[in-house]
Amino acid sequence: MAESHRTTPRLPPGQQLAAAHKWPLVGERAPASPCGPQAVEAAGLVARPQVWTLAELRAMPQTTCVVDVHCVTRWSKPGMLFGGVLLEELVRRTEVLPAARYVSFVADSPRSHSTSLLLEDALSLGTLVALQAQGSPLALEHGGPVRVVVPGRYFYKSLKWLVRLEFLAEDRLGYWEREAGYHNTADPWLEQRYQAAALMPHEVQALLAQRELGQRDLRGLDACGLSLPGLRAVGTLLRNAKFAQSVLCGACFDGANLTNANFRQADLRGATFRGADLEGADLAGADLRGCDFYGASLLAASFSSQAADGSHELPAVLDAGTRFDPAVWEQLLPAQSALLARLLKAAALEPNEGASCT
Ligand SMILES: Nc1nc2c(c(=O)[nH]1)N[C@H]1C(S)=C(S)[C@@H](COP(=O)(O)O)O[C@H]1N2
Ligand SMILES: [Mo]
Repeated sequence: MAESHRTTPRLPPGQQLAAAHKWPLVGERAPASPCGPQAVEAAGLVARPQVWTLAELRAMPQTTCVVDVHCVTRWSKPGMLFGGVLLEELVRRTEVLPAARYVSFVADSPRSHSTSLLLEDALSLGTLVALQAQGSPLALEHGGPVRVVVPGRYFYKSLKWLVRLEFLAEDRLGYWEREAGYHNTADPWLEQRYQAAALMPHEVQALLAQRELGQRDLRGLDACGLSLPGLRAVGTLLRNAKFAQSVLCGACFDGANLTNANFRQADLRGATFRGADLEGADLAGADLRGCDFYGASLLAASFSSQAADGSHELPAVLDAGTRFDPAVWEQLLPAQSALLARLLKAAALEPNEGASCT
């Protein structure tokens, strides 16, 4: 039989490839204790509660697993190699009781981070308690010495610095799921990124009419095509908000959370995004003349839509007054970083026509 060749990996909707040799750091950057967890406990609905030291985990049957990593902020790293002990093995050893329907992973981390899954899903997906990545021991910042890796779910289900497995009858929402509205199932193929926002439509209407959003939770807001010049959204939670083709010139999004927001072809002349979180935001075709992104995080954001052949369609419009943080070059994915460099260079040569809102 002919050897099958690994073709270009398929990406779930809305995802882009991370740079080949980069593994972005997301969320907490260090464990609570200096060297991370030195043992993993199994507790809750189990017949035999256990504490396994790292040495004991290493002495168990080791599984290696090729995992396509998909972060909810839209970068993917297909084909990562992880090694460790299957959750299934630990479930067997601790004799999990039939009443346990959920598993909650708890971290040795500053905010006692956690995340949970239906136990049945965790097992059928081949969840790994990983000790190794790419053939080496896990680096501390990536969850070493021991983290969870859940294939087939957004990477926020893959908890770093695992210190405890809790087997539960009822679900207990994890940190991102509770605090930031991340979807609790997190299937990247279904784009289960965030749950919808909580405000009623007429309340949202009233806020938009005032053009003052304040520090509210307006996740998933749909403001496509609206005329909202001078909108004030300082510190507003606007994850996944939709502003495609909206008029937002002079708007202030300072400190707003705009993760995965859609600004395609929006008029953003003179808008400010100082210190805003724009991870995974879509700015293709947006008019960014005079826009200030200083201190904003633009991890995996895009300034064009990329065709399958890698060519750029619908590039954003920049001028000499468009301001970026130098950190942007660390944050953008390679193709987008090259495009932005090109757009900025061209903008610097153009006469500045002014970006005032008319
Ligand atoms: N303890 C802990 N685990 C965590 C997080 C975190 O903030 N704390 N972030 C999650 C998120 S959102 C992602 S995308 C991945 C990132 O893992 P990495 O930094 O190794 O890429 O870890 C997940 N596990
Ligand atoms: Mo994430």
